[in-house]
Amino acid sequence: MLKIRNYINGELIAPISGNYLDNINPSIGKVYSLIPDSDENDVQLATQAALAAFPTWSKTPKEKRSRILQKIAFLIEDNLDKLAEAESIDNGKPLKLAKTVDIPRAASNFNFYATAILHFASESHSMEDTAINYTLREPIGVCGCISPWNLPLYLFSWKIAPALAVGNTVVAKPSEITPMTAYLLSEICMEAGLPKGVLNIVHGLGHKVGAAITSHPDIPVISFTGGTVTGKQIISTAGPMFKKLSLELGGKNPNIIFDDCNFEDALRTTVHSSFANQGQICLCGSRIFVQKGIYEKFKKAFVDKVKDLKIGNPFDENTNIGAVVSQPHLEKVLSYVELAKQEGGKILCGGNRVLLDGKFSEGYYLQPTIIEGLAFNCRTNQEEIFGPVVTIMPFETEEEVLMMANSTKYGLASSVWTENLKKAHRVAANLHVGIVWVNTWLLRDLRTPFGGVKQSGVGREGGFEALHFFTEPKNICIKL
Ligand code: TXE
Repeated sequence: MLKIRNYINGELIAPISGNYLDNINPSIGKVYSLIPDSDENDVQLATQAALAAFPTWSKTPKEKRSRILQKIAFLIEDNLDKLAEAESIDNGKPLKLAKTVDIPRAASNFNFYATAILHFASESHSMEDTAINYTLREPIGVCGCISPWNLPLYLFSWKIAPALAVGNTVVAKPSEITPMTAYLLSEICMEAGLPKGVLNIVHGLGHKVGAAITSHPDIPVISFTGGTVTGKQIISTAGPMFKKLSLELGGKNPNIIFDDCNFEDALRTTVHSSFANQGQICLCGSRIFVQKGIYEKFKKAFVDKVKDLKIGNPFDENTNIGAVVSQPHLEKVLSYVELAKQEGGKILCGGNRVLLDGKFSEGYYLQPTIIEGLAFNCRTNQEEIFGPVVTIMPFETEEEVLMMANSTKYGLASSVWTENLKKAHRVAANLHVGIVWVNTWLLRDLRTPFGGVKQSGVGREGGFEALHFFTEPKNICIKL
């Protein structure tokens, strides 16, 4: 049984405690590897390595940092098949998705920030003949990066790439549910010649390793992606320590379809935005609002398409829906289907666990599920389910759908489908979210600000937003 190891001070080492946790392959429901059950002692070791590496790495010319990070990007691309298979086994997602989205995006994340730092500049402010001000944007020190299980390497690299690019060192913790690609990245970093201690990866449980990172006095910056509940725990620890925080949390995203939409585009994309990655993307459109004029037509066409989705072995290239990530998550999602029924919902399709045969018989498979007839403000429509479950509701007017769309405690993303340009601008301006897609979904330019409002998070990732987050501005005023 493979025992993965922590990556500390440039070496792959066992947890100090010698204890390990089971790592389960969700598509077959069986343990297939072991991960370190690390604790605060391992985090201390990693932090000491990161502190020791900071002076040299932060002073390394950006061109050299850039070359090393581009080498990492190249090696990720060069190991695409191996990394994609590891991601699919660890998460349950279709191999096709890991190959076309997760792993290529991880390479892009490294490449994007390796090149961004070559163009990252700061400002100066002239006070005519009195003085000149110039702003330095300097690396901060040891950054803590904590990431979730839904897009493991994609989101892990989305944090550590900018942090390293600007000259910080990092203590990182991937989710204990999907640690494998972060472990493989350790080997890639060693091959790329990343100096020891610059990146340290400590595997283990959130309340032990994650909490130790969040509370460590020598880690002044925390970048976190995960659930809103955990985000609150992190704020309560890191806030009083005056740490710099970036929190990418949950979502309950509205997908608003007006009757003047391009019907086929809206239909095809809605199937994808509802169930990609088994609905385990915080950007998925989980509340579908369809204008009355096309509601019945759209509903029927949507249900028919979803019933045709193939659920099964993630390694089968025809599979559309793989396994959800864990037994507890399977139970959580099914509990929301039961809640929807209690709240008066009608299951139009799905709603059940799927028992496959052979070696997949104990995998965590769920039918893609569509529910109608619920009130916009019931719990099913207000709480994040984070699985292959969507609700569909009719609306009449723009004002009505904006009220319903904006009614949750979340505010991450939204899609809007209309061929009317004025309406598109007007509706987008009135949605309380951080990201609006018009006539598309998940079309991403890495230069754009990424993140949400309300309880979807604090701060933004992406582009120079991330470089600003991982640096401290200092203004220096020189009298002339
Ligand atoms: O989160 P958890 P999950 C959200 C998504 C869903 C959730 C799924 O909407 O709600 O994240 O990810 C570590 N102190 N997003 O269930 O449990 C834990 O070990 C410090 C939004 O994994 O919060 C894991 O590594 N760390 C996002 C990480 O936190 C702790 C995109 C996340 O775990 C901890 C992806 C603690 N006390 C998912 N407890 C977006 N907006 O982009 C746990 N952890």
